Amino acid sequence: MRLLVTGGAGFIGANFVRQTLAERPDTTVTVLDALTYAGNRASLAPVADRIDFVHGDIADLDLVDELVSGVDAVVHFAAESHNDNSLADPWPFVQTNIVGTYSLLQAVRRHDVRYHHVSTDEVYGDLTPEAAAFDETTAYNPSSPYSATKASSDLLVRAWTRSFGVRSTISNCSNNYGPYQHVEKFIPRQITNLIDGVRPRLYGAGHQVRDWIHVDDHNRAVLDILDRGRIGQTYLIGADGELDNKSVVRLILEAFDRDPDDFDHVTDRAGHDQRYAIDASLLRSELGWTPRYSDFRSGLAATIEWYRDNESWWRPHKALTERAYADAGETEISTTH
Ligand code: NAD
Ligand code: TDX
Repeated sequence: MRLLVTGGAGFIGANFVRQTLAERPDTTVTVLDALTYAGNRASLAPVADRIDFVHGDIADLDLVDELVSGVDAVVHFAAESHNDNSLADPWPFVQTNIVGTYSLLQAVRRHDVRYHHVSTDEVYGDLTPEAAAFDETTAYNPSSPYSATKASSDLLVRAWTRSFGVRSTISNCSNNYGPYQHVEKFIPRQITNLIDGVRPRLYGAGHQVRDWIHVDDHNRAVLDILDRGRIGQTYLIGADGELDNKSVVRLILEAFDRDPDDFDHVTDRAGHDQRYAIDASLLRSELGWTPRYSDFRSGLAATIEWYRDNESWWRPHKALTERAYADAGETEISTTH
């Protein structure tokens, strides 16, 4: 199997490439990545001599056409992925997430190449605390520029599949955690703050709920879908890991032997989604997928250990990331909750 992996220098893509090569040594991998602030070639260092790395933009039609013509399947991870950035400047999200996906779809259409589209549960909007979890029939209702551009890209995939017969599958996954995640994201930000002796930063009261899944469980599901998924089908990926943000911060504090109240409340995110939750029954029953990281506390402990052991990987990005949050106006607030 010859794979083109877009965004393979990012968090989930790099974990996918390493895992795929470890489990399937016969696979040939080409990575296409623009190396934005979120891409890091060091994340691929352990497999550097086993992949072809192409530094380029998924919106480059000619480059994409040439690369797609030489593979059996495309797994599309590349995206602008951070909600807070999409609030500060939505344009790169429109360009990469929508135009970039268009470019890939035109190429897989022309060369009749199998295409898997990696998307997010955020396309469904958010849930009230008592609502049933998202499933494959939930209507799209995105809230942020990030989730709106991901929803747009999903709709392009559906249209290219129905109108042009593109052999595609889509997966919509919940919040990932694990090694090699950029320090702008919630869990790595708090871990690296604590390593630096800085208090964790909780948006608003911290009552928002996310459905956490380990990145390796996500990627195993992507491989299962690539192998045995039905063409034209959407699969939701989640590991029943619902937790509110304050509880996550307290688990991280506990792992650092710190007081459970040793965090700051800061300015809330505009339009902050309240709750995401995934019903992954279809993936489980049809493809036999089950998560291996069923205990969030131990997955989190391993992730903390990884950030302690790999300071050279994240250190160059930490100060810049914190400055961007400060420049965006993040300040401490008081809350009565
Ligand atoms: P990330 O931001 O860590 O990595 C994105 C990668 O894409 C980077 O390597 C970046 O350089 C590359 N990239 C960006 N623009 C590009 C362009 N125009 N051309 C080529 N490469 C480009 O993102 P991530 O967290 O690894 O997310 C990967 C995918 O998974 C995204 O599509 C995201 O929407 C989806 N997803 C993420 C999560 C999560 O919790 N992180 C959950 C569900 C779905
Ligand atoms: O410092 C913080 N404090 C805080 O309370 C940060 C960075 C975040 N938060 C909150 C916001 C969210 O409720 O934590 C939660 C998780 O935040 P993020 O890590 O930014 O993730 P989220 O916005 O939920 O989106 C993530 O999951 C779905 C990924 O970034 C997306 O790419 C994916 O589609």
